[in-house]
Parts: sequence; C-alpha cells; structure tokens
Amino acid sequence: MCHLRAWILPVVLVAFESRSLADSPFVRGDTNGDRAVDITDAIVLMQYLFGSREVPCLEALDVDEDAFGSLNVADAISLLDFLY
Ligand SMILES: [Ca+2]
Ligand SMILES: [Ca+2]
Repeated sequence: MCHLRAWILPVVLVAFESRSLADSPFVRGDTNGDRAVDITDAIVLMQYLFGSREVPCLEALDVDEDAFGSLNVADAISLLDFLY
C-alpha cells in the first residue's frame, strides 16, 4: 500500500504542474502578454480600445467574458475592479 502511495503522489503532482499558468494559452486580463495581471494591463486594454495599440491575444481582453465576447470599456472596468 505504501509503495502505491509513493508512486501515485508524484504522478498527481505532475498532473497539477501540467495545468500551471505558464502552460495556459492565455491569461484573461493579461492584455500585454507578460503572464501577470496588473494596472499596466488596464492601460493596454484602454489603448487597444482607442486604437493606439496592438495586443498579443484578443481573448485576454474580454475580461468580463460577456456572452458576445465584445471588447469595450466594461472590460477595463472589470479588470480595475478585479485589481482594486
Ligand atoms: Ca500583463
Ligand atoms: Ca467583454
């Protein structure tokens, strides 16, 4: 029984590690693609909305995950609400 546990635990840990943030295709709200979500992302989102910036992943900008997947000021407000 102990041998079974010793074998299962590393497999479970590897399974959880494989779902880490680094392996996900994008982080919702990480608008600049640096794998962190902070105030810079809200600024980048607003810059994108007003046409002065390109972003690496449009899905990351849909912070509020509305039914239509639309990108607008509500996403920036949701991001700021999440941060503060
Ligand atoms: Ca970021
Ligand atoms: Ca949205």
